[in-house]
Amino acid sequence: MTPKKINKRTQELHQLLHYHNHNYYVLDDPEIPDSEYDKLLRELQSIEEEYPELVSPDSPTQRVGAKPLDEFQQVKHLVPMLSLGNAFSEDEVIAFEKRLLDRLDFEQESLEFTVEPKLDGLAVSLLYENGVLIQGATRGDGETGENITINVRTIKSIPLKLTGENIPTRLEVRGEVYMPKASFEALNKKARDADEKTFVNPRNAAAGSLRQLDSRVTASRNLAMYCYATGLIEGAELPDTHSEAMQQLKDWGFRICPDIKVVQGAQGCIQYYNEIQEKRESLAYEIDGVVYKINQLDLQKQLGFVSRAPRWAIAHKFPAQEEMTRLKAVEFQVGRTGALTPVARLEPVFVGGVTVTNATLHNMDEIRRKDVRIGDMVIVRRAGDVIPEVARVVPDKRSDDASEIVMPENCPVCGSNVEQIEGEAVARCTGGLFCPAQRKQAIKHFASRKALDIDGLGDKLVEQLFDEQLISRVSDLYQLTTDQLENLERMGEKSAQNLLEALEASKKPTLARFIYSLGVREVGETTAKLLAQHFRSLEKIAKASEDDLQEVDEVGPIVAKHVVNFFKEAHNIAVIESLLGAGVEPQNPEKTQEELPLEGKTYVLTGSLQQLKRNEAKAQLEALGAKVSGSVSKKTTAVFAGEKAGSKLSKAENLGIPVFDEDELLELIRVSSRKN
Ligand code: D41
Repeated sequence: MTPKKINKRTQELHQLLHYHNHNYYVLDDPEIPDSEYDKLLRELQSIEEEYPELVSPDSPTQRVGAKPLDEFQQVKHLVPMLSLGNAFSEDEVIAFEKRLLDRLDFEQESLEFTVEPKLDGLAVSLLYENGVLIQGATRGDGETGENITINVRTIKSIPLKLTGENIPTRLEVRGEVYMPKASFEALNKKARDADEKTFVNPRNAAAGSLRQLDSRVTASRNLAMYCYATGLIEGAELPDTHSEAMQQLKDWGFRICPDIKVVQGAQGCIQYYNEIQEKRESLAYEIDGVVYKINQLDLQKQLGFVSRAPRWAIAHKFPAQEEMTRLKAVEFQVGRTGALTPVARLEPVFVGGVTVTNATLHNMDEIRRKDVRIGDMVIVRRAGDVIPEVARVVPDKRSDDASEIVMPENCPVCGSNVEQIEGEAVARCTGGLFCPAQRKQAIKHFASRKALDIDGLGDKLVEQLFDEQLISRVSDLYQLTTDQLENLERMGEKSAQNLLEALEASKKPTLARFIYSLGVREVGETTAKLLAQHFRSLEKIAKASEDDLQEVDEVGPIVAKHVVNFFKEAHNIAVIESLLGAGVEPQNPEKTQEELPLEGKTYVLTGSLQQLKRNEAKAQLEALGAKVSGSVSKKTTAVFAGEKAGSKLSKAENLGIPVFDEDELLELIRVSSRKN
């Protein structure tokens, strides 16, 4: 064949294979037998073997996996992936709708919702440029995830190339990657037959298969994806409602859950919940509830979000799975803040796919309320990912020798007094950083993913280092040596080296992570970020008064007091100083997106500009917080038209959108930059 013919045949094969792949995996409606599909795929493979320059990222052959990676790279989502609030009862669903009606100041009776099953898988974001899949990422912390592109490419229901019309120039699509129940059973059977480790549940199997450095392993597992939202979209418009947007995604080739519906009001939601709960067993995929979303996209936008969760959506969870077992003993664990948590030691019991031997009893009030005693038969409850808990006792089965649970007067770890402040449910060890348990927990927290994220330094290793007395406070981590580490049990030369490198790499945390890592009471990830953004340096936070602190969004008197108290304590200052002394340098934040002068504005550039390139203008506007879109719509703030501007200019005029020239663009950039 001539090069031209080979090229043509390659394109033909791409089209045929994408078409049949879509029929089979997305529409569930194959047109040709598998053997025919395999023949086409082999033909393409042999062409690509001979002409490697013809291999493109969207080639259907790219689904077989690639060479193993050493590690996953971090990627930032272009639009953050939000989390979902939960409702556990009908009342909470009714309250949810009422909150929305109040906030929107609507007189009407009810709102329209899109309702969908809540898949128990792994949230993933896909990025398409000009219709081609160029990146796949895990949700991570919602802002940054792991780059799992080569793994995502092996999932057959994920389009490598979009179909249909009006394909956006850039598009982020969010959804849940999951393993169908049947595939999970088959995978575990194979593992059992081969005497290998099995997965506990489909969710873990999906996560384990997707987060594989060797994507050929991912390719060998049957994973699927249902899409449920978009992130960034440029160069195309979404319709007015979520349900139509889902239809649009379907037209572009994505797989959408067939059980999605549109309903009216909380009552419609609750009815749907009941329907799905009836169907739950017979569904091909595992779910842990349903999700309700306001259908009207402009209302979603108007409602916005709090603490990374949209106000306009909620997950209505199914009741947790429960089992009965015997409570053998109760121990008290000392947490990072000294809180003593009663932990139930149980006869092992299999609940919702995992064996449970420990469960939380929360606090003494809960124990009294539930009247739990040692020796009782208890109901253990597990809901999704949360820690198992003792839900209630079975009173009929109480034996005469069941004994009362008592809070110790002294910390079981350091012997300091235990105190319980009036009105607080928890009792605390008063030892502070004198208490080894509190110090140990503080170190775990310091190294954890949302704090300094020290790779390889998990809870177990911290326990080991601490128990071997190699570390006793966080700054000791930076004094560890290769010799010390290599002598530890289960630690090789390579892991020791890796840990030291990870420690070194952790020395330039963002100020927000650093603040969070200190473990100030009531200062979580979000508050730490807000403090960092507001004060922009550690010194300023340390010096801030309670009043200063309350200037920060979401910081009230209690948090402010905890922060001030924290920086008053000499031993906390000593810890910070030794960290800084060890070379840890928190990085002060630059001005944030929210404060950028053109935040919330969307511009369109059209025609040819004389004084700067279109790309440069776009970059400058974006640096000032504006969005630059490829097409004019109702949402466009203004259009900047250079010479020979065409259809976009006329569309802007039709829609009554302001149009400016290049000089005015330069002026806008100049004035806004000064404000910045
Ligand atoms: O099926 C799901 N697991 C699911 C998750 C779903 N059907 N819809 C979702 N919608 C959202 C918003 C409303 C934030 C776009 C979600 C999730 N979020 C979600 N999954 C993991 C964290 C958040």
